[in-house]
Amino acid sequence: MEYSKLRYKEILALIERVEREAAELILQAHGILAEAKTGKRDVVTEYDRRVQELLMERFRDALPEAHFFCEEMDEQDRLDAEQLFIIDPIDGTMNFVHGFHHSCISVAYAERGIVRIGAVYNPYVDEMFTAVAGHGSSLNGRPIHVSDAGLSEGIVCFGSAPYNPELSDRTFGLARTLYDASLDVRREGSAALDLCSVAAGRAGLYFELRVSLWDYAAGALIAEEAGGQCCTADGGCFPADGSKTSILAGSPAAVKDFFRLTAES
Ligand code: LIP
Repeated sequence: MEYSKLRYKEILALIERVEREAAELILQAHGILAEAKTGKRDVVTEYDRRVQELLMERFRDALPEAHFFCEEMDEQDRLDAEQLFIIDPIDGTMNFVHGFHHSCISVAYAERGIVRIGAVYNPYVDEMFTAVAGHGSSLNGRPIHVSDAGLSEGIVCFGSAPYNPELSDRTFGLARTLYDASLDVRREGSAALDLCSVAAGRAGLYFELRVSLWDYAAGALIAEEAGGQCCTADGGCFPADGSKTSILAGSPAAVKDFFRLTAES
């Protein structure tokens, strides 16, 4: 095994181990209090902070030179750092607050701006989605691949971009168009898990008109390494500066159908 793959496998094993440790905080949570950040739909809890603190502490112990780009951090480190962890401590916080057991810990590891490793862990169902760039994606250690079906034979996941009500009409208009063109739609509340559903072939397509880098950094690698395509909703590349963006992810056939459909509408 070449050095780089071995090294990435070791870092992935570290991320998985620490995600599982931190997930106990989620599973044991009680008296969860939501604190509004930018608005009533953009919330954080003490558990988001505690999970993030634990992840950062463990990663710093293992890789003292590492930098961080995390949802619950005020000042982000540089995205072109030699070693960077991109962390969403609890993706699907609204679900977590309201007892919908569909949330995850999402960690991506990047080097000089390139994401090399992704790991998304849903502790409620003990599902660990992982990918190392160039070496495929796995669910609990077993290889996964996107569905080869087109849009009409699959389920579409979407995110409602709840922090951006100015996007609601466009979001639900697109969801209705895709509902008519597919088997059904789902709004499950975690961008990272939606991307993993695409990677595992459970959903044929996922879109959201505004997400943050920590929402998609790991899940996009997992979807791509599973044979999927990831881009912005208009087919572009994600912003190199880590700014918020739209996202579209799916099987090649579903993505092709999406652009053919939206070009017509
Ligand atoms: C959430 C995403 C979700 C999106 C929300 C929010 P959080 O992440 O996973 O898909 O619709 O706006 O960004 O805030 O729970 O980490």
